[in-house]
Amino acid sequence: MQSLNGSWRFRLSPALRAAPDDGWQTRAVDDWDAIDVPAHWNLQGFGAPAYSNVQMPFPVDPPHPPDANPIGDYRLDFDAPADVVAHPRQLLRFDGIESAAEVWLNGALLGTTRGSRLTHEFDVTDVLVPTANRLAVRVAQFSDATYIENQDMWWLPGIFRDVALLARPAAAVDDVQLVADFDPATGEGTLSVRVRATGAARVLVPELGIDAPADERIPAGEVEPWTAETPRLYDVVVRTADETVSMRAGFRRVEVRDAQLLVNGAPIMLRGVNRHEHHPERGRVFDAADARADLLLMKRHHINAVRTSHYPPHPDTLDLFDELGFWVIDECDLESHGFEHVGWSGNPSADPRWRDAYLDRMRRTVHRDKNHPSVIMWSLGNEAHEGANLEAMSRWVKGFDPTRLVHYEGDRGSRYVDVYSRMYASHAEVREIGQETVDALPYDADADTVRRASLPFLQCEFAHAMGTGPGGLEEYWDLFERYPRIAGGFVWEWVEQAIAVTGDDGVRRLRYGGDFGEAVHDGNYVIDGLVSADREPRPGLLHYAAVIAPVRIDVAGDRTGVRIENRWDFLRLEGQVALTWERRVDGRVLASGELAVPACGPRLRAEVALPHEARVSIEAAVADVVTVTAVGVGAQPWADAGHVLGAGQSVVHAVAVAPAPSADASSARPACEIDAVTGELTRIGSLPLRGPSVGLWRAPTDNDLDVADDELDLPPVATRWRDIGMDRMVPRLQQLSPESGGTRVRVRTGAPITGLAVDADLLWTPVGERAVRLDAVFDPVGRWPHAWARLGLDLVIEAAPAGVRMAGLGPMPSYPDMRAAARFGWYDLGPADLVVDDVFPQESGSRRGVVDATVLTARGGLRVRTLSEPFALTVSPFSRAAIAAARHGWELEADGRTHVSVDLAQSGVGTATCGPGILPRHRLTARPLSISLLLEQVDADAAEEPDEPA
Ligand code: IPT
Repeated sequence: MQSLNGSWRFRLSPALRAAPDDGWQTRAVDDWDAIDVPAHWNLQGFGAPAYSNVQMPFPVDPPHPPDANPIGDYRLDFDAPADVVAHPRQLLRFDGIESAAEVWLNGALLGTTRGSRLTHEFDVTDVLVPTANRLAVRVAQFSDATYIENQDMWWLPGIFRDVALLARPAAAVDDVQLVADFDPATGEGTLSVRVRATGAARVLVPELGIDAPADERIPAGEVEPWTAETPRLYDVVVRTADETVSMRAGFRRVEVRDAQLLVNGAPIMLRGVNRHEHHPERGRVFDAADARADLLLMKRHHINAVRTSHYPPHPDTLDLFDELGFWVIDECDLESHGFEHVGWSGNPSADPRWRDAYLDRMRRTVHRDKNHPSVIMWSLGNEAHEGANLEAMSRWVKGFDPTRLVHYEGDRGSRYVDVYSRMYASHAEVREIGQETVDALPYDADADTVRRASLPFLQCEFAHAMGTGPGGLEEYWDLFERYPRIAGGFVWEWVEQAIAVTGDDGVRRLRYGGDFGEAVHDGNYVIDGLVSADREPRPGLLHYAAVIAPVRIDVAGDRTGVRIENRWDFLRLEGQVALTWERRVDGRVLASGELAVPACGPRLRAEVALPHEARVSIEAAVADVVTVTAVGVGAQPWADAGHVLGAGQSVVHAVAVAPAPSADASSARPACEIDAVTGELTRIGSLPLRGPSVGLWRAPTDNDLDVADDELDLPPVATRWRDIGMDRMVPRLQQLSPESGGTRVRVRTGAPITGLAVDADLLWTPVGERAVRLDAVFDPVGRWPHAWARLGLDLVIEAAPAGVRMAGLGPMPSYPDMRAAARFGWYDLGPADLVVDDVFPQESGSRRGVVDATVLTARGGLRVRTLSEPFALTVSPFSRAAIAAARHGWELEADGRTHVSVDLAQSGVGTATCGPGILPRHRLTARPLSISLLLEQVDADAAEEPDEPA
């Protein structure tokens, strides 16, 4: 094989009719620009990228592309190595060209391509010469195929995957279909290796002592099966007289029985993500190291399944799935979503003229990836509605490869699929599906309900990870685990598809739809991943990891013992994990040790006793915490030994002792000063600040800005908030009077236009010169028609934030419905940890369950301790108004102040950008609330050192 990747010559024309027919396929083109292959030309300075989701970027006029259809002419002059030419046949292979191409070699037209994310091979035996070959490829950005490649992603044309020249011997192995079956009843494997070759072929598996002719059933004896948890592979060699093909077999059996998804006889749980191939600079161009890093990052976060949304990835990715252990839904490169905008009229899925194109894509997907044990399902595509062509694809797959299941979410009637797959079904519906109490589908009277009842259920997309979120994951997972027929789901989506552009000023900015002047675009709907485009984990990933962690640990409230649950499907706990425990009181470790790991098989539970030191009574000032952690004992390709596999806690909050008010009224100067006009503080000690004001609003998240699937008749919550003026509440001082050594301030904070308000009754009592006690009571006024985003005390310190030291739930941000990973601890947050650097600015960074925190600023610290209930703390260098007004992270400028919110309660975040909104139990309906706090100025460096870094 000779790679033809590298620097090619390139010419871009704005339309097919404008593309010169000037003998370019063979003449010298030294005057053309250079371009990298593989690459997308619009990320190489030729034109600009564009993003649209469901909408077609041009009129729906199938099968025609628009006149304005960028045409890229590529040329490469190359010499073929002597040993390639010496072979009897040569092939030219393209692993991906978007969207359609004509290919010439030395002036001879080899053919055309369709199927952007599929392999194309041309036989060049008769046209290849030893030296000065002229390879010419004319690529159209849009084509008839664009109508069935309308995935939710950037439009990125070009030769974007590898190009290679292949030498083929006389006795060649042209194709192999390797099936490695595992019989769970006997523990034995069987190999069936169908070989298309010139001459006789043999199959060798040295490790199993196999040396047998191909095309026969080969008993493999006892084998170790392949699973995503135990990705055991055996080297297999297929050999003819002239060629040796090295492969890897994973023995496994995929079945559906009693509406359960089984592998090797055991039910499996798909802890999945949808993965697009995306790099902020390179787009969908593959890089082996990056792909591996991506999958290792998934494994570190306990993800065990990938849907290759919505096309087959670079072929080498499949090797990584096999090797690292992932359950894979390999999806065909097919989506005709744009027809939704024309009522699905003319949808290619139902038009016989497109049948061959559909079958061709499906066959090529399966043939390319059929020998990978990680692939357990073939997906016909995404959002292509319904039609006979999809059914024909399914029939072909079932005939060719009965060892895997057919997936297609769009088969609303479950007539030609092997799993019941849905996207974004609500919690309520998932529960009904689990309980099997749904009869006919709400949206398909023709559903084969009998067949459907026999199928396992999965969500091929759920929990839309856009912006601050997704909320409700834990609630989904509880349902997934409760009902045997539910086989898990795939979060939408793994990576934010931002495109980075470095400006003339040297600043790298992340962009989304509309930032490149597109006439049709879908804005930031492409920024919806668990990791940023640069692969920084978003808080959503950390919480998802905790929700799906392989070991669940519940520490008994009385601290006598721990309940351990093994959530693996195949691995046992003993030998895999070590258990440690630790008791921390007020931040200091008082006792710790190891716990014996009980014998515990997959999907089982065990009890472990805690030592006496876990429960001897100790006086705590802040909190007394016992944490039990399960860690991996062995190093894995994705993590060192000691990688956390699950944790649980018992937290006992101390009843904080309210300090006595300063008796000495003559003391130099009072701890705080109250503005007689507004009733707000102007300083605590010598720290200048303003507030508190009463805050009910948050800078809308993406989810707040969208209509929720479960409330289609209501505007987004952000609109509801704005409609009643929650974003611009107006205070009125009602009372400011001395009271028992302090000052009582009563403020009514009302929403303009309405009569809605919140009354705050604040009693300030100085304690010494630098501290003040606040007893606050809040009462809603009027009948609030909408839930609040939060109820908080908002303070602005006149100095830039430098970090936070806190005792509370963390270290990552959390919200009531997005909380699984947050553990109680003593954390030190740096300035960069305070808020999330969202591509599209929005509310972020809240820490819940806080009992003691010091907000550090350039001018000293403000310590806030609760004397009653824990609070949620948000500390930001930006005001909410500034966040809400900005459209890109890089537009936000810190104003030099520290914006602090001490929230008594908060709303969840939900996943309304696609799916249900905030679950009722996580909404904050207007209600009376109260809190007592101690606020104190501290010297930033004097604040107590935490034991635990964030
Ligand atoms: C669903 C698409 O399958 C996926 O590609 C993505 O666009 C996602 O929505 C939203 O980000 S389709 C939607 C109509 C449920």
